[in-house]
Amino acid sequence: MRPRPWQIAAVVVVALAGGLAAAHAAGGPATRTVVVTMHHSRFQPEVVRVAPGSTVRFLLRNTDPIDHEFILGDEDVQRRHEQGREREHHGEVPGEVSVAAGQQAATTYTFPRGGPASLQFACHLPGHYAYGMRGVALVSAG
Ligand SMILES: [Cu+2]
Repeated sequence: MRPRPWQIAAVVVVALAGGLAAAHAAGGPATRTVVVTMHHSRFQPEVVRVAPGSTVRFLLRNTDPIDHEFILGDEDVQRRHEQGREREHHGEVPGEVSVAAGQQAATTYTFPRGGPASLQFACHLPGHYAYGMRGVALVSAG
């Protein structure tokens, strides 16, 4: 079942408020926001550089007239989503969020120190990954 636009807006508002509250509660460095645009079934930019140990809020802007999703993770995560039937992501898992046509949504992800040097982000709606709707988060200091 597709969520209604107001439901998506509510999720975004909750996600934003939650992110701010978490940043203040932790007292750590401010969460950096990276804007990624979904345009013509591609991510812009396709390469994002992030620091190990940093928390990044990805703000996804879908400018297309069709739904997309943003799934951040390693190869196993990408394979599971490409083969699986999960088609809706509304903040249950960090780094995974559905973005309805013409809407925006956000997801926050912490890149662990000592973790993988890169992670992929991709859209697994039917045909999108094969079309090239994928990008890379390079995890490196400096
Ligand atoms: Cu897509």
